[in-house]
Amino acid sequence: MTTQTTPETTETVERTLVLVKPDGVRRGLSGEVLRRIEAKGYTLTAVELVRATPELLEKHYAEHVGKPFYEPLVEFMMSGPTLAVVAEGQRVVEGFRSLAGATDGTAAAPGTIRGDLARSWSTKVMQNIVHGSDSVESAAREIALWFPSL
Ligand code: D4T
Repeated sequence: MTTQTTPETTETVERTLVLVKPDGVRRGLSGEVLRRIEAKGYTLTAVELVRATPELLEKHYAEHVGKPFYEPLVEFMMSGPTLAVVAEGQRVVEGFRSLAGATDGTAAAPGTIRGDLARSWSTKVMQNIVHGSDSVESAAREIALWFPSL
């Protein structure tokens, strides 16, 4: 007898870090973002309301330190609580980026979180509701920053 395996059963389950940024929390969209993650079939592994500190943001956004939008980005990310989420599933890193849509909410495709819910109206920094890790390696680094106990 041969055992048949499908890609579904052999693929590794990934984790990603999702942030509902302060604009999303302020506008009462945390539940909507969690709903879309679960509706897609991913599992919520950890959820916590966090007040980001400058130190945490400097590590999280290390690649952007020194760029013109960095200071407004930190100010925006400290303007209220952020909902930090670890979501789990097969190809969840790519899958959540797809759910989130393009960085600029005005240009993001309808049907995506940013396309449906964000306009990025500020001229200093794009306020785009969510963050999602861009690779499995980034996800591991970011989860360790936002959930040191995991
Ligand atoms: P995040 O990291 O928040 O999921 O968003 P993206 O992956 O889509 O975008 P990013 O890391 O390049 O940017 C981080 C954060 O900075 C804002 N931003 C970015 C901005 O205000 N102006 C810019 O020119 C860029 C590139 C938006 C998201």
